[in-house]
Amino acid sequence: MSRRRFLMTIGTGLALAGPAGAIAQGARIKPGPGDALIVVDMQNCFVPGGTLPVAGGDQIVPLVNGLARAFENVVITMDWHTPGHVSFASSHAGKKPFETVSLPYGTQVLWPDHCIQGTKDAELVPGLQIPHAHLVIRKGHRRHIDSYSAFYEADGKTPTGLTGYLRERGIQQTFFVGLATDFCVAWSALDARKAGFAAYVIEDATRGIDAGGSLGKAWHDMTGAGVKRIMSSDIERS
Ligand code: VGL
Ligand code: ZN
Repeated sequence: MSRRRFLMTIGTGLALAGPAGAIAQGARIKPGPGDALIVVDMQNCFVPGGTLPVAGGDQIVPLVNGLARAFENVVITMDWHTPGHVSFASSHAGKKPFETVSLPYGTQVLWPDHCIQGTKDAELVPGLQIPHAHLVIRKGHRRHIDSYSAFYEADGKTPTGLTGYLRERGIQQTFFVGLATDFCVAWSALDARKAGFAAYVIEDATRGIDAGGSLGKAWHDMTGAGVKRIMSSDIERS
């Protein structure tokens, strides 16, 4: 074997086992009837100019639109809070955004007021073009409980109904894009695994908040739970 050929082989081997290495290079996924794309919280609140902006959140819109065209099953989620929601720092005297409080269901990170039902801030970003999406799940709509996950509210037991919907539709594999990688995307992908679905996060079609190391922890938890970390180039688009 020539030295050059040998190095190329090593190079490929590393790519196969690399950090993003859920999918062997070259083995692209062609979405079919058993696959659903779940587009998480692509709302004005989470892009620059919104109330809880995720850096670069607006940049993924064209990629999300393009990926959605490759899936016949698309579900959209929306963060949909009441005014005075328990996850808002403004609801807790003396507390500031990104601090935490202890609530009956566990530790809650506190956020600026965001995604209030019926406001412009809570609307889907205007550039999102997924007319064929079948279902919109609104979550976090109960004043006293947050819901990052598209499947279960933050008590871990109140269902949104998404598990039943996907099962009844014969979906086996779920693919996640949107905002934010380390909160609503991660919690949703982890719950998808708990419900028995295969789960893939398309990394370059997400952006994270990364509060206090939350992004690294989210990837650690996700890969530990069997969530596959892939890139948009791993999805076959016609
Ligand atoms: C989210 C924080 C608070 C999210 C929602 O969509 O990731 N993050 N509410
Ligand atoms: Zn929220």
